[in-house]
Amino acid sequence: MTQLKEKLFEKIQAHRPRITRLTKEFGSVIIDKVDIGQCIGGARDIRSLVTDISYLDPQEGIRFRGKTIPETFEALPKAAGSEYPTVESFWYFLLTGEVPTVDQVAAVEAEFKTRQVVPEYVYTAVRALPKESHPMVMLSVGIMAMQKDSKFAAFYSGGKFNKMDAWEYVYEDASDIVARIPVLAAFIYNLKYRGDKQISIDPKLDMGANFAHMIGQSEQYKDVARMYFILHSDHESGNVSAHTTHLVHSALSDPYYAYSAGLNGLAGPLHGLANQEVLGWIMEFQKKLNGAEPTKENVTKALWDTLNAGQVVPGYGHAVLRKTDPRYTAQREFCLKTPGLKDDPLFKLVAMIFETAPGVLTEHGKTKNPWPNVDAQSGVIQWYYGLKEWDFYTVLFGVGRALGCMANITWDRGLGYAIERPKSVTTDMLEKWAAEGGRKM
Ligand code: NMX
Ligand code: MLT
Repeated sequence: MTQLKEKLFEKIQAHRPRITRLTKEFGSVIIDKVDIGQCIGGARDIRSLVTDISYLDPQEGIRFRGKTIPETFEALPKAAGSEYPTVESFWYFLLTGEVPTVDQVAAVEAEFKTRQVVPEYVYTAVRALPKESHPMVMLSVGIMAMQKDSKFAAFYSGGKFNKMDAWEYVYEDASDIVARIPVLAAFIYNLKYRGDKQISIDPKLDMGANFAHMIGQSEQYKDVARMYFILHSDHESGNVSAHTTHLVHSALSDPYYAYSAGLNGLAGPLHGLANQEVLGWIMEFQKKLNGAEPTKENVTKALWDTLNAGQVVPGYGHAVLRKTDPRYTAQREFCLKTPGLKDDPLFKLVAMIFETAPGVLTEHGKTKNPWPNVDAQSGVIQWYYGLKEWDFYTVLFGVGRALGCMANITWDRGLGYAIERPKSVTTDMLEKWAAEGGRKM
């Protein structure tokens, strides 16, 4: 067993009695109620999922293992020569809840190196797709193709499956997925946008740095990749990608089936694809300006045009958050402290949209949250560093989100969570309960 797996085993064993006690002694304690609005309106705010990996407060934003974004970046050991932590140190932290030592990080880096090679048949499967396929299709197919080697599936079908040990095989698949997904993403980038000019893994580099290297990016982009993957990793477990991954895995579908499904959810424009939509919206706006300077007035008009056409303003609003997303703020601060980027015209335009859109959305009066989310800021940084193919941006999100989704399902199996199966009702029932002033319990 690796150091990380041993630590995780210790943590899972210590946690199991808490779940057993809660279920056996307190299983009938009520923690929420459900109304008709929630039933029709996407189960919003219903407390019905458990995770200790991250928690989202509507006012404060995300905490990973109890730490805010600045606290997380501050606490974790940094990559050599960088002020950003490695993704490997964050993976240790997400899985165990403990800040790793430098040696523990080095052990994870070494472990990832043994796992990160993507089998050739995966590339063959992705290459067989039409070149015009969206890169999210390529990513999802690539993950699905790897399923053949699932250790969890082999354990299940091998006839010796038992609930107590099942997490170990999820951990193996989850770690393989996390180590390989940036390599697969780089392959897709090179295949789609660089004439299939592939670059080999540099075994000396940490995950973020190696991704930058594999897509032919600059030294500075190494920190962008580290920051980006960490920021997009987890957003508690009710969001579409995390929830889908959890739901599919709850049927004991292996991590490959589960994360491929999660990625398909991330590819929706109301979820991860919004980062691509933001750039599309900005480019359309700039086209209409026809060389004129962006001003508050013409930005306001463009926002109203979008709203009056019945469309959403991408990158704004959130199902849970009620303030500016701290992931937006972290990226904005990165822009402000990076010479060149802070004066970049696209950054200035995004900053002007930030000054304008909350007021317009408030006046429009529909959204419960007029503030920007993570997607409003992320594309600008990629664009600045020359990654201008904005249909790839959701793939970057998907590489980061693998960390959270894989940590979550490893714990799901460790704690033996049940197959997910909420109850549905009919419209007749809702109308009856509405007329009666509530369902008689
Ligand atoms: N622009 C225009 N209208 C909006 C926006 C927006 N940015 N956000 C919400 N609304 C509308 C929403 O469509 C709904 O209208 P209707 O009653 O006609 O259906 C109304 O406001 C109430 O919605 P909310 O309760 O505020 O938001 P909800 O929880 O349903 O949806 C989002 C949350 C994130 C799907 C929504 O805010 C949205 O569509 N935002 C734009 C897309 C986006 O940026 N998504 C990325 C989210 C973060 N991520 O990475 O996943
Ligand atoms: C996410 O990161 O998953 C998004 O902000 C959406 C959400 O939390 O619902």
